[in-house]
Amino acid sequence: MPHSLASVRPRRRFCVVLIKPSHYHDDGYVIRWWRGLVPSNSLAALHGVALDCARRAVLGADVDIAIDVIDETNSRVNVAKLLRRFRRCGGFGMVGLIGVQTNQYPRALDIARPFRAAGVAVVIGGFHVSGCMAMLDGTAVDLDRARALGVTLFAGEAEGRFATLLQDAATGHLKPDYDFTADLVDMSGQPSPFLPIAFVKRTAGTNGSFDAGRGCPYQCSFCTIINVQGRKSRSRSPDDVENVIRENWAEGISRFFLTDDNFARNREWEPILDRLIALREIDLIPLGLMIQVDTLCHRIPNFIEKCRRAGVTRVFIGLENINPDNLKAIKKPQNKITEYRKMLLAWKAQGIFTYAGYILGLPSDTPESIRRDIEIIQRELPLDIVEWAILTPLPGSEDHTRMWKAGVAMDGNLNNYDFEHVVADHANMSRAAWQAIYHEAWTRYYSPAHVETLLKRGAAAGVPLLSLVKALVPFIHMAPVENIHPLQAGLFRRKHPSERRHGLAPVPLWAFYARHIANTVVNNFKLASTIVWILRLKRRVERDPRRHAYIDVALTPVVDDDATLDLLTKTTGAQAAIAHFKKVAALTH
Ligand code: B12
Ligand code: SF4
Repeated sequence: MPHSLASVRPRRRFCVVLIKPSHYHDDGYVIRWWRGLVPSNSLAALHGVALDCARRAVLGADVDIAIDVIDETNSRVNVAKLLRRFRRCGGFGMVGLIGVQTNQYPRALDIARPFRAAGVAVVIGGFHVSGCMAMLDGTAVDLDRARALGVTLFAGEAEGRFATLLQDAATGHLKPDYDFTADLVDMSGQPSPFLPIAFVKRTAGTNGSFDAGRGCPYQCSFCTIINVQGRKSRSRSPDDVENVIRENWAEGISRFFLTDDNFARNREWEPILDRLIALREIDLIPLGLMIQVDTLCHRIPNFIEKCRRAGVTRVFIGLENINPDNLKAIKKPQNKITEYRKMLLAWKAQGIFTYAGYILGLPSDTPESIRRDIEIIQRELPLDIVEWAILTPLPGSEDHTRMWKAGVAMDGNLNNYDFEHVVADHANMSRAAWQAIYHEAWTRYYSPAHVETLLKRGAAAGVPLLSLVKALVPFIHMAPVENIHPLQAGLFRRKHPSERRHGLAPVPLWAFYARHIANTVVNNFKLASTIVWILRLKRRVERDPRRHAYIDVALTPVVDDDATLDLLTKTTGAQAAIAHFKKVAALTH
């Protein structure tokens, strides 16, 4: 159209509503909080991409793109209100269901339903759709349920494709499927993940997030990431990372979760850390970072030291298990139990908290072996936080694909694929026994005695104890009291009668509010009691004049006779691992 005509045409408004769905709790209501844990990085990434499209006016000079973001973990998806907004735009717009995981897929479809009924275009993306499209037959698992609602499926990454999607939606030509899983984007120069500060304030603490890179070279059989984001490291450039930091710092945000699954294998880790160090030490931006790494990161020269200088205060490590037979079974042989203590002590020496992911229900596990392993971890590993997870065949993983092709029975309720519910059988334990030992793991590990040990170790290492307390509280409280995994935690659970799972029997309003109010009072009383208890414990530990001299097996530096530790002798496969380690040492020294 000639420019003169375009300029006289009335401006139109294209409404884009980006919603990150939560998922349903066992009671059938959405898990939502007054304040969520951290802002969603998937939402930040899509918001950044959508803002870029709006700035570039990809729908034409006469169309404004208005973008709203809603994270359901901290805000109610008020469908009636949103439908009114779409009506004001003359139905010209699109709902994007963002970063939808398998456990969030049923909720995502429930959100989509009323929008589709009103004729609003809905597109769903994220790990469930991408994992299924990448690994299965294009219809499994439950993808046809979305198609039946007229919801468009988007598999793969949005960068470089969102503009076309918006154009298709604006012209009424959305396709049923978009599949970019075979075509991974070059991350360099892509728009920055970004969320406005008002939005970030709906979480506990002003943390931002971004992925400095995507992809991991390893091949763990339970992992979906390598099949969706690939095994080749793709990275934002140091300039991109600096832009993300500066854009967020302009809003007062200086603490970030780097969501790379394995930052140690980001091929640009060193120039990125050098840039972050410069931002921290020269520009004095008070960076505080949490990163995810593997168990061999301590062998990379300068890695841990540079992480500390860049502002890393917390590190998540995919430890998964302490039994080499189990690690072999999940194709994670790169996790060497002989290196665990060296690696953890290396982080401790820099005053950095360690979080470990630990999977329960690997092939050699039994309830008894899990109890024994928890004791070994408590006694011999200098770990701060352990995140327990049930081995889950997530669609998109090699495990799931193998089981699905073999017709192995798996739970059809996708809401349960949240690492908290047993969804398949185990050779050594019943589903009930497996579920029970998962719940027991939380209270066993975070026992009052062990929490005291963790604080004593923290005091001996000179870490800020208040930060350690803040990190510990959700892990002590969430699973036993709220029956919710701490990674889905928040402050003050919110519920609304309209957030009940589609198809479940309605609850009378009086019963709904009576139960909700009672739970809120009781659970928050328990939370307050835990906080008071741990703060008193902290004071006691801090006042101990011998706190710096505290030492136990876990804190003892690694020596040659470590081989007497239970960690290296008690599990199946440990002795073979030690024998192999000694053989390699003899051959190489
Ligand atoms: C960071 C992270 C978290 C953080 C979230 C905090 C934060 N700041 O974001 C924490 C630690 C809290 C967390 C918690 C959980 N997580 Co998590 N998490 C991740 C991780 C490592 C990165 C997520 C991310 O930001 N990726 C980068 C973004 C940009 O990628 P993306 O979401 O795929 O989005 C891209 C495309 O998919 C696409 N896209 C996505 N949505 C849409 C929508 C539209 C319309 C379009 C067009 C495109 C599109 O475009 C995006 C940009 O390219 C991923 C693994 C991974 N590598 O992604 C696991 C992952 C997403 N998490 C997972 C799980 C299971 C969980 C938990 C349930 C664990 C638990 N025990 O509680 C909880 C759920 C919490 C919640 N309410 O969401 C699984 C989901 C797998 C699955 N199939 O269901 C993953 C894949 C890890 C795994 N083990 O496989 N997680
Ligand atoms: S190390 Fe982590 S991200 Fe890499 S393949 Fe294994 S589980 Fe996936």
